[in-house]
Amino acid sequence: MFEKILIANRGEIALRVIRACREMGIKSVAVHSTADADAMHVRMADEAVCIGPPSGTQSYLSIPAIVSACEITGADAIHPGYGFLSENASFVQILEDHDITFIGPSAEHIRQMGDKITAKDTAKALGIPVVPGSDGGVPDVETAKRVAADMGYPVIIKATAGGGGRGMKVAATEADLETAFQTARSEAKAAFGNDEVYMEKYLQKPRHIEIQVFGDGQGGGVHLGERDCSLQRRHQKVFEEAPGPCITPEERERIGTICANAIAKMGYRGAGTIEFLYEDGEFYFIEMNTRLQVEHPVTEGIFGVDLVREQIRVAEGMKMSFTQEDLQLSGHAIEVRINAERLPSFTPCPGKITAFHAPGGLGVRMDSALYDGYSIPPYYDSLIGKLIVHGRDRREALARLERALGELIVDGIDTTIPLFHALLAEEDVQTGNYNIHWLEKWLETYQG
Ligand code: MV4
Repeated sequence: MFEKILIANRGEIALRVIRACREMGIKSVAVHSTADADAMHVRMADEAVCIGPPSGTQSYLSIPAIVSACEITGADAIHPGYGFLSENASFVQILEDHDITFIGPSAEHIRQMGDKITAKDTAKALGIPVVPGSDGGVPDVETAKRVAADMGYPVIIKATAGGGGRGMKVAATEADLETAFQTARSEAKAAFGNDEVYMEKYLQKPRHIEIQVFGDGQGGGVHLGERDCSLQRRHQKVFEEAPGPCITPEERERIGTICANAIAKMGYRGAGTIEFLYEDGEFYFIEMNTRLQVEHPVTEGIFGVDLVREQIRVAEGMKMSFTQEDLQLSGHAIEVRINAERLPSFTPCPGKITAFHAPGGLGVRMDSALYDGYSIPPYYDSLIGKLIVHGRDRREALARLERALGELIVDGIDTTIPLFHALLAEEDVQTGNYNIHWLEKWLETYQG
């Protein structure tokens, strides 16, 4: 049994992990940069260690600083949260060499999913449906033209080392292909130091549907249904919900079982998310995330489980506390991301919080590290809170979200709160009638 866990992260996700530790009787260690000396995670943890200057590279991303903090405090394990070192295979390798447990999958599984071609090959071999496309990397324009002619236009060219939408180019016809190919290549080289690209059939109006999976690392695997995260701006999710408004119980069962079986067969340990594009009733694998995700609370809401607790259990070699049969979906959950940003430009807007009041009541959860008088430092991402609501059905969840947003007070800075009031007034949002392009299109006329 772990006695002490170090949390290699900050903000709301650090609090999320500290809370799980406390409920399990495990001591927590916060790490922080000099800019975060007054942060809530430092106050809430049992111990705290300063690991470096404000820049993420020199603090939350510094492997030597974090391993040292672990040695000094005698922590048994590290929870990485999301972002930062959460999908860094060399970090996981180093922890193994230091006899520190990483709360997450093996370095090997992280590596396998980090490279998009390998991830796709692995998914295909495990029986997961993938987007039709090139067989591995595409070395030159001639090959690209041949592949595109075979599958038909439009096509999309993606960086093998990519993810999050960087280094992606669409070619509508053969006339666009050469430019798209070369641009994708050079962007990939600049962004990832690797110019390998691959190709897929371009899906024109899909939804982003992701399946939450969980493995015990010993051949056990389950799924916890899907989340619809189609409402995104520049590849940043804004609004997430579970279950997906357009997914039937039969579809959930079918794709969920495929994913759970894949996780079991891999021997995967911990939480994972298998991302799909969903169009005309078909699922197409695009990527897998080997971490806990920002939007995990909507899944926790509809299944009533604590995913961080389960991550800690399986990292200790225990079984998960539930089986697939135990998991019964109930109601509907929605999360909105509250960012410190000025609308309509979404410009980051750090500064001092002069008043903070979190909403409450039945079916309302606010995950935030804010407090009255806190100064948001300018060095990190702009997520300052997540408001998650649960209702017996989607209508109730939407009404509850509107009500809770009305109670939420974040004074002193600009936030994305007004965006959600405006979105909730839209018929397409009320009916769940949206795809991955809906938000960007809507924002073209949004005045803030
Ligand atoms: C696609 C696609 C259409 N067709 N692949 C964007 C980020 C990366 N995770 C995958 N992405 C896409 N891949 C094919 N074959 C459209 C996107 C895409 C997208 C996907 C999910 C959520 C928002 C998106 C916004 C633009 C493009």
